[in-house]
Amino acid sequence: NRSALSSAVDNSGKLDVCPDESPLLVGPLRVEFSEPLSLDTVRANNPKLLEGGHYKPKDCIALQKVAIIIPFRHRDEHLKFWLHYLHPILQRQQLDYGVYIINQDGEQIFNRAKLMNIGYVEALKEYNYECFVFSDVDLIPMDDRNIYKCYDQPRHLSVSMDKFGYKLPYKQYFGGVSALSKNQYLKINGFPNNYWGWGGEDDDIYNRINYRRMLISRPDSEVGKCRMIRHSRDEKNDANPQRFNRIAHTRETMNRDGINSLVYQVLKVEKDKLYTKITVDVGKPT
Ligand code: UDH
Ligand code: NGS
Repeated sequence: NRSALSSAVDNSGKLDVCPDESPLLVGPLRVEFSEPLSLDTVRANNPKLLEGGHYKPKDCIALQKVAIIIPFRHRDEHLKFWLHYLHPILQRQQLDYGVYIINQDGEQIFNRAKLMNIGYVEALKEYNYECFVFSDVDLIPMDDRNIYKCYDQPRHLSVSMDKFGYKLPYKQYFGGVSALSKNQYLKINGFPNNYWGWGGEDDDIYNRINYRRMLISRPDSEVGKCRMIRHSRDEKNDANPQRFNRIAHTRETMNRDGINSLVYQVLKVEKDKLYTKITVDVGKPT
């Protein structure tokens, strides 16, 4: 029973709200991907997690309920590192959070933005989330002061990536890790569903935010440092030749392509201590 979650973990009656800034933060972190890692170790290191990769601070009421959405296919090695690093960080950030792995079924062409839309809808079926953090599986923050929560403007978190020399590759870059409140997300009609293959969908999201007259909020380049796990090119995620044409038309397409036109099928829901994995059929380009 997926909706039992809210009541099962509700102990908020006699608690104070958590402080604006968590006293548990430590700042810069060592992040490396050399040591071998098992999911059992990660599970053992995170005893406070509830089934499905949920957590809620026990001494105070979290400032936000955050769903972390990860678009996914065939990246189990990366997911292990992500879970290993992120769970302790998110707990120190005193968030009430759940981790959703949205796994694209089959071997057809990949669709990152549509998977993130699906994550938004599926997470809301379980819990009254007010904030949605969308994260690539291979990006790890190097400072726990980079809070995985929502701000009064859409937030870009991965602003200082190692592979770009710890700076933005371009001013409008909105890829990697981002956070939108429910309101911000709905204001832009969610994300595009028709970017198949690599590239451009993050620029389309940037355009949507811009056309709805919102600004991008970002941490500074120290706090925003993060490391990407190096990997080879994925199968079935070749650069999309239509991406330039698509991002030139966001203003028109955003009204009809988004959360209001999302069609997909859930094939499987798996609950692990570390995450909820939802395997979906996203269809194929029409
Ligand atoms: N993803 C998967 N499986 C795939 C493809 C993508 O899980 O087969 C997810 C994963 O969360 C990844 C994200 O989608 O982090 C984004 O994938 P990406 O390929 O756009 O970005 P990534 O940072 O690689 O992994 C960047 C290099 C792409 C090649 C550059 C082409 N010019
Ligand atoms: C831009 C892409 C973005 C992508 C960014 C970084 O060119 O989708 O590069 O890519 N936009 C277009 O192609 C229109 S990366 O260096 O991470 O592979 O996120």
